[in-house]
Amino acid sequence: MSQDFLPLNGTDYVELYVGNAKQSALYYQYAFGYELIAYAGPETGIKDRASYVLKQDKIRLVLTSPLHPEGPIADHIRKHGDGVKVLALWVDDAAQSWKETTSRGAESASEPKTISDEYGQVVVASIKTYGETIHTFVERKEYKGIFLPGYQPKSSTYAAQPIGLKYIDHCVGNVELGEMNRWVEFYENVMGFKLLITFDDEDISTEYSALMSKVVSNGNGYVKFPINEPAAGKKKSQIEEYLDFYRGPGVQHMAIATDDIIETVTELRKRGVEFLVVPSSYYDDLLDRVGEIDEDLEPLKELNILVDRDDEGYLLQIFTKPVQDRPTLFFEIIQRKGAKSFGKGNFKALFEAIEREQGLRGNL
Ligand code: TYF
Ligand code: FE
Repeated sequence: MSQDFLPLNGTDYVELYVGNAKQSALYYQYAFGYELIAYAGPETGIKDRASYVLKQDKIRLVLTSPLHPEGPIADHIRKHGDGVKVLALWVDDAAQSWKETTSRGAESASEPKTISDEYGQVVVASIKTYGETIHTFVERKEYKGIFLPGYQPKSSTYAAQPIGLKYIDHCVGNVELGEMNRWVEFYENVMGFKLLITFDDEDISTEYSALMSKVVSNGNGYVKFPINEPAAGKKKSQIEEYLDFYRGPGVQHMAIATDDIIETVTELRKRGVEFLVVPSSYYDDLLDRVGEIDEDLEPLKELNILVDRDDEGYLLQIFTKPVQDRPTLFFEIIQRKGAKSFGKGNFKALFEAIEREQGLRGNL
């Protein structure tokens, strides 16, 4: 087998540009159980922005707001609303990662640079992907600081109550009609990813809308990026709705893994997080469809958790409603019990649930 030219250790962090990072930080702490660990802003010598770093197990979220109306962060928010700007990838050699990808056609977003403070050095470099989203390669070798140079430790007077979120399972991009294959080829040719699964409109069209999806994965499988594009349907595709409101391609959802989805979703619901709802008839023949599972049916039905099986096992999943007023970014909570797939058996029920919401918004 040929050498992996872009070895990845996993997702390093995900950065969102948001209108009010101070308030978003409290939402993610309170509702999703993240802990506030670090901050950069005027008090730490960064004059034009404020960034809050939140952590739960292996997941790091960075929430950034601009302090002035000028500049690229403010422009990003004006156009897209709150959304994911950076999918950062943890590497052993950021300069090499940047070189390997840009020499294969990636557009640079920022050249390799070493940033340092008294806790050590980190090398970062970024390339552009779909829309205005970027990948930042982060090489943190022996860095001993809280997050990255420039950030200071910061805690909250609100004590985090974690809900069992473990790591980022996959991050999904929505791209324009006809662009899915171009982006799949980008991940294959420029980043050395492999095509894992294809879903065509046969798999996933519902009465109204449709989409096509292909999943690419890096060599060790730690990083998985499904890419969706709208497909012709009777009415407006949910992917089109996203593209209209995000004003272009961007991250549609992040799937976060848990070891106990019943516990995680019970807490999220208690804390006010809203989920998509499937009809209770979904549960009538669930066990006929997926066979024997470890969980009781009742709490799954109560919480509206979906189940699907593949050759290797099964998975449980649920989807939040969009987490901002634009129908753009949402979260998936997923518990894998052997299954390596994405819940194809749930697509019909799931997409019908999404389309009910789309209809309520008047966007069908
Ligand atoms: O990531 C996936 O492929 C699954 C299914 O709009 C999915 O979570 C695909 C598209 C979509 C919502 C969920
Ligand atoms: Fe997903």
